[in-house]
Amino acid sequence: GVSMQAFEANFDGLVGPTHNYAGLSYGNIASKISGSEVSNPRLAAKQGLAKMKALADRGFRQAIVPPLMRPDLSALRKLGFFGSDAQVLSQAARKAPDLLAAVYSASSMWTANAATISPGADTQDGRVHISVANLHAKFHRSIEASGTAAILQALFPAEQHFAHHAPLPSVKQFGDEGAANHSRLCGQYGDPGVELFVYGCEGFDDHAPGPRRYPARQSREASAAIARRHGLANHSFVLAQQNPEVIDAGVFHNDVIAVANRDVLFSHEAAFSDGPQVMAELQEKLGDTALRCITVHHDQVSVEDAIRTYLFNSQLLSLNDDDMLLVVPQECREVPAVSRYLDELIASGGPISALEVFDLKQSMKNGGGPACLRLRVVLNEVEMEAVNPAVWMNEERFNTLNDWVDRHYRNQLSQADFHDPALLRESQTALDELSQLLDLGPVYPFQRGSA
Ligand code: SUG
Repeated sequence: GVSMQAFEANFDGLVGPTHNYAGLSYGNIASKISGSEVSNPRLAAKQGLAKMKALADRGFRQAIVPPLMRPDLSALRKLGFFGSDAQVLSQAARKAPDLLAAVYSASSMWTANAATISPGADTQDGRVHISVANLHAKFHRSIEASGTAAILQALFPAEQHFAHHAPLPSVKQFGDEGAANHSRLCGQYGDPGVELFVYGCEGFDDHAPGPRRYPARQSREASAAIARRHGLANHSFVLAQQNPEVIDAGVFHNDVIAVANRDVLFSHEAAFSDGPQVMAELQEKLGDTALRCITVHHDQVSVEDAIRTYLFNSQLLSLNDDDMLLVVPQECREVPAVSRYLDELIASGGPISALEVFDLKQSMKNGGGPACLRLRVVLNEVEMEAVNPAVWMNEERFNTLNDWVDRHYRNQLSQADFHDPALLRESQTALDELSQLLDLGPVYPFQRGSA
């Protein structure tokens, strides 16, 4: 068929007012190391906005995903805490500080984990299919799913263009972490592509080989179910096993060790259980489009350095038909082996010809780099028009949001602050105003009269 021109848009999570370090993610090394540090929510939000603005200024389609309301007191009420909001907070602070920290997490900022999205060019009914992730592996993340579903409805409202799917059953057998374990290879964005789903464990075979130390968050059954319900034909997707050894080294999502854009797959040689097989299957399904693999070897960059710097948690963006831009966190320039590798990569004459470096330290300290902070959505022009128009980044919105952050966000936060009902009220006031700035409607539960 004739394919319509399409573009990749990046939907970045706006960091919420309660951004903090609580050491909640076993298997995510940065999260554990930062566990007791004091965060700076205002700086975190501004670092994210600066990245969005810089990419919008370069001509990329850039949108904003609002944060979820935290603390999530309804989660605490489900767990037996009761009374007024202030009573729920003070009881939880005394009896269950870990639960209180979990319901305060601003983890919805990592929108790569919000959902898996298949463009209309790949799906049977031609609509964009959206599956909200259940984020079953961690309690603080599992409570994102229902709020995220409401936000995504507010961003992509038109049913004739967008098919919304509820999260998969929230059990380990269907553990799903969204687009962090999903990439798409294609020629032009509007061409039918091949979607790569990477899983860390089997759903129903308890004896299959898997990581020994850290949990695998994504199951093969979950990935297969998403491909099925998005209406992807067999030649439109590949299921690939993540190498259990890298999960045990701290690669808790595939996007910490691989990134793809159009016909390019940039990955570490240790990323997959059987890399050559994955690449062969991708090539076979891509047909006439030649897959270009940039595979980084152990003697160039170790897995440990890849994790420390988040080299592969980069954004790979098309500047034109030939050249690509790699967007990396500043940590990549702080480790000599990685910095050297990047200089060689840019000079090599390959598709990646430009580099942009961002300071995202506030998010990085929780294990969230440039790629974690964004959800990629391939849209044609008609679908682009159907997106809530108030969420696109531009000069005016950048200024409005920076000012909004200045007025509502604290510049330091630690777990000792969590019992304070003032922090809850600050968050509600901030998000109430944000929902108007981004024309979201009453998307937050507190706006509909429930906590
Ligand atoms: O799920 N960190 C997140 C980081 C998510 C990164 N996303 C991608 N790789 N796509 C996680 O582990 C830490 C929160 C804390 O410890 O306070 C946290 O949830």
